[in-house]
Amino acid sequence: MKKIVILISGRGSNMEALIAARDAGNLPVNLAAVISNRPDAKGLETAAKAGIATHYIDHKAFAGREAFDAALAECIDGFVPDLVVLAGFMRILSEGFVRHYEGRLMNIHPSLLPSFPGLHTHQRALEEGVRIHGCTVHFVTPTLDHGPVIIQAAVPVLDGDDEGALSARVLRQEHLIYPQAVRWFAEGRLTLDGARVRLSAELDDRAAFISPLLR
Ligand code: NHR
Ligand code: GAR
Repeated sequence: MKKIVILISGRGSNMEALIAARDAGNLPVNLAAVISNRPDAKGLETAAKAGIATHYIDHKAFAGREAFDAALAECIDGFVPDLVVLAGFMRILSEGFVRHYEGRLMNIHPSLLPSFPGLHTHQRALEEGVRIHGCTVHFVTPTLDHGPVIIQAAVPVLDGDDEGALSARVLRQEHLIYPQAVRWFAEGRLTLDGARVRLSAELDDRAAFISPLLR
């Protein structure tokens, strides 16, 4: 089974969706650890109650981003993960860190990228007057919120929406698409093809063709 380390900064509801999918038998992965940059992140308690190893690396204790990133990478690499999942992780990561995890670092971002990279996405969507908003799971590259897209979900922006109503509508979709994306990775179905992520749909057929008797 693929080993996964989850990075959080706060509430951790996306992390909870991954735990719930695993518990329901829909996500055959080893959730090895949850690491937060904030010692008081609510999600750390949730993860500990679920029996998952937890750590925090307080970014405020480091002189700069590079030093924080080095300590974070050392903690992560202690678990030898196949995949690192950013789930509401709120620190921009340096180029060296991202390169070290190339192709095995995923993020969920609360907008339909390439619209609204960065912070305060729901407020900005409301200000721009867009009628469709949503969320994106992507592989992380050094350029913030610009990595290859794995899956997206769209929601309508309704008259009378405020930031709370819109973010809640998007969050429901986040909790559906993140377990799906991680499952595809765990099944070995995702491949990078330049800026594009290819999803293999043929694995079962190929297995059937190669060795029907061994299935
Ligand atoms: N790092 C790289 N190199 N590339 C990406 O695509 C990244 C990343 C780090 C985090 C998540 C991202 C999001 O989905 C993410 C993607 C934090 C900020 C930010 O400005 C922006 C985008 C994201 C995460 N953080 C402030 C900072 O100075 C701190 C804000 C805070 O602590 O509240 O790092 O939106
Ligand atoms: C989620 O909406 C996630 O997409 C977003 O923060 C929320 C975290 O919620 N991520 C970012 O904005 C990254 N900068 P959660 O902690 O309950 O998963």
